[in-house]
Amino acid sequence: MRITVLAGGVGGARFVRGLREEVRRRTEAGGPGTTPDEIDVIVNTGDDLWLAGVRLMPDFDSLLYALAGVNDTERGWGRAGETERVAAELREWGVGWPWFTLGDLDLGTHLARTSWLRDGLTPTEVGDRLQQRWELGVHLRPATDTEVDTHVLVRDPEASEDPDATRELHFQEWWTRYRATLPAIAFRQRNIDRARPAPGVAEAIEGADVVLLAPSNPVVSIGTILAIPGIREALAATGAPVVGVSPIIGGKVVRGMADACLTAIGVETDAAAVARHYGSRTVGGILDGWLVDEADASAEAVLEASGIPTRAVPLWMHDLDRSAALAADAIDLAATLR
Ligand code: GDP
Ligand code: FO1
Ligand code: CA
Repeated sequence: MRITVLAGGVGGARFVRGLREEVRRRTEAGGPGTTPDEIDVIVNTGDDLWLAGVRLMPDFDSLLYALAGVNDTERGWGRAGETERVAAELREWGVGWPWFTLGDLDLGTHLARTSWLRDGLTPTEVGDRLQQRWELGVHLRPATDTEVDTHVLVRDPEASEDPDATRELHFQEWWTRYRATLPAIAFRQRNIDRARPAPGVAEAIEGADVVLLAPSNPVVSIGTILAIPGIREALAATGAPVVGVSPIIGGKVVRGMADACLTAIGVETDAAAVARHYGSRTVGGILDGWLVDEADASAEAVLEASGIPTRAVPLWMHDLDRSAALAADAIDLAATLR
């Protein structure tokens, strides 16, 4: 069974680790004829940036490190056992951002990526080389090979005497320097109109048996992937059921600042509101089904009525078993649709 997942970084990594584990269990348990499953992960590239002369792809690297088992599980990004000797030197030189730490091992990844990009490889080809180092059990695919870095238009009264002053920041500055506390007016992906799905991405969606939306940031992770011309068309064309998982439990994000992103686009931080934001496929949206936490079981009836079959299941991915169970719930819901 071919499964394609749309994912961001931390939430995406937890969900994809669970999905990989669940698929392994079903393959081992399956009788003869159980095909080795293929899992394609379409990764958000809107968080990407050039910094200190190297190209960073944070969501790709979060998934790469987590699936390789070399990630810093506390922080949710970067490498386990990291050191910061070069970062300290960069701060002395005033290169890069003092609030954005480039660890020594992490810099190895950025230098390898930048070196291959300078040799003329595309981000997709770079990603293939990076993931060849470990047996990930899934195929990570940058959503597009065009640089579509997300920028945030913010109101920043302190920045000038004009109370209506606005300015544009790279998403990563807004997210890591300001912790999303500057009110965001709009999110913009550079070059998004010129972007196209990277090679193999539309095919992975159209050729899937199941398409899953990880419980990732609906605005700057999933939203950015959907903004790439061609992605929504592939989702509309696929014969696969499309099932999403809510990143909101009981009206709150599980971690991070996705609520600040949702507020900025006028969507309530609520499991049902996010589903309605994605929209039912019956009315031109992308969802055939939706998973909410048991705390949000009341959303089931509401969403069924708006054409989004919904199930209330445990959504907290506390550990690998819970993540695998969540992935199983998503696959099982998909099996009842289309
Ligand atoms: P980022 O790119 O690092 O911000 O990570 P993602 O965009 O992939 O996911 C961030 C979202 O994951 C946050 O909005 C969290 O609410 C959500 N998330 C993190 N852990 C869990 C979990 O255990 N369960 C669910 N349902 N959502 C989670
Ligand atoms: N997040 C932070 O909050 N502080 C950092 O200093 C930081 C450094 C960093 C370096 C490389 C990288 O790939 C990611 C990094 N992140 C950092 C996480 C990054 O902001 C992620 O994009 C967010 O978690 C949202 O995806
Ligand atoms: Ca992200």
